[in-house]
Amino acid sequence: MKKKAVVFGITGQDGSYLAELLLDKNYDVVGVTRRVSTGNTGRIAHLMDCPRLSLVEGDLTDYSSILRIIEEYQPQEVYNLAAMSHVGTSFDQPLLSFDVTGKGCLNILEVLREHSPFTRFYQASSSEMFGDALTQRGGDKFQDENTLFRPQSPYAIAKLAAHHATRLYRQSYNLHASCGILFNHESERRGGRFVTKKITKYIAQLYTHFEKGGDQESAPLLYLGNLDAKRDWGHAEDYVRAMWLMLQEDKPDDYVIATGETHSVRDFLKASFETIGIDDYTTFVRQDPRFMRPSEVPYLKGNYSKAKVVLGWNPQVSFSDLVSRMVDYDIKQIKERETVG
Ligand code: NAP
Ligand code: F7E
Repeated sequence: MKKKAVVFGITGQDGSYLAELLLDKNYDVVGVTRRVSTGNTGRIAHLMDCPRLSLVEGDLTDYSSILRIIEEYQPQEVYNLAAMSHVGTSFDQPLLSFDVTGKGCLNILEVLREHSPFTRFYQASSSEMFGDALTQRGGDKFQDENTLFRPQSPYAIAKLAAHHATRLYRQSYNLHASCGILFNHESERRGGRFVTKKITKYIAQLYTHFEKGGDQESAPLLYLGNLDAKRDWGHAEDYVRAMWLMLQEDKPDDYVIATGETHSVRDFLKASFETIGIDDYTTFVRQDPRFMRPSEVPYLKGNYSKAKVVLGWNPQVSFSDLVSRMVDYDIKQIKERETVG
């Protein structure tokens, strides 16, 4: 039977890759978009001509719009990727973060419980929920499905509320509801205010500066916050595959999705500079208190053994490939803009 999926957050990084994957698998895809005053569909522009993709306006904070969409489309699968997803911003907008990222998920769960109990549901949980907690085994430090949660930001608290709500609705109402506890995943389409994209966009700018004959003195500078935080960075294309696999399982469950490797922000910075042949980044980078957070998550490294065994999932894109793909893309973007301009 042909399947229909509703994707909340289709205009985001993951939403765009998930839409590609579902359309490739011959799904009818209904993407929920917010009404905004300027365009927000850039990441899915290349999919717009596909007759199996429809876009519908709705907002996660508006129960009635969710109800209308689910009743109208009667999907087999719902993916909730919508969120106020920037951790730093959640310290400045904690209430909005909770309304969208926490309560928004509950709005969907309530609609499904009351009106569409056979629809399978995916919730985008996050490694941020672990905060400063980890599991230590021998010399290894990591997080897995059994690690304690100690969230360190309003974003993470909202995600944890949504995570527990999803588990509770699964247990209490027998919903097929699964959570992917996804560690950081980046891509060519990553939003410009996340650290990886901020770095690779800057590297592209620096590269073109030197290519045009600019000297070191007039080179732009990069302002960053904490360089010591460690993250487990994968590629979004790999991670959306895991989302889909979870909903194909007979039994709903929660899974850690990660690469099993950790690198500091400094490592990412160094690797990015190395792609353009610069070994010492320090001349070009300044630490700026504006980008430090009131509370930080110091170390994330995911153990994805459960996803490997149960879902047969493995990440395909390595750390160095991720860095070079992002840098190459950003350089190409600048060149294309210059050609058009
Ligand atoms: P993203 O690029 O920031 O996309 C977020 C999406 O949510 C966008 O489509 C955005 O719409 C939409 N949205 C925001 N507020 C909304 C609202 N009130 N109603 C409806 N839609 C709303 O995030 P991402 O990186 O793709 O991440 C996808 C999901 O996974 C998010 O829930 C994120 O928190 C979670 N997550 C991400 C990572 C990661 O490393 N990327 C890791 C773990 C979990 P606009 O385009 O209109 O802004
Ligand atoms: O920060 C440090 C910052 O904003 C990574 C989201 O997708 O992944 C993401 O959250 C690290 C942090 O991602 C800057 O303090 C230093 O330690 O790229 P980020 P995040 O906070 O890890 C999780 C799993 C999600 O669920 C989230 O939705 O980098 N850092 N200097 C900086 N971060 C930013 N943004 N900007 C800086 O200038």
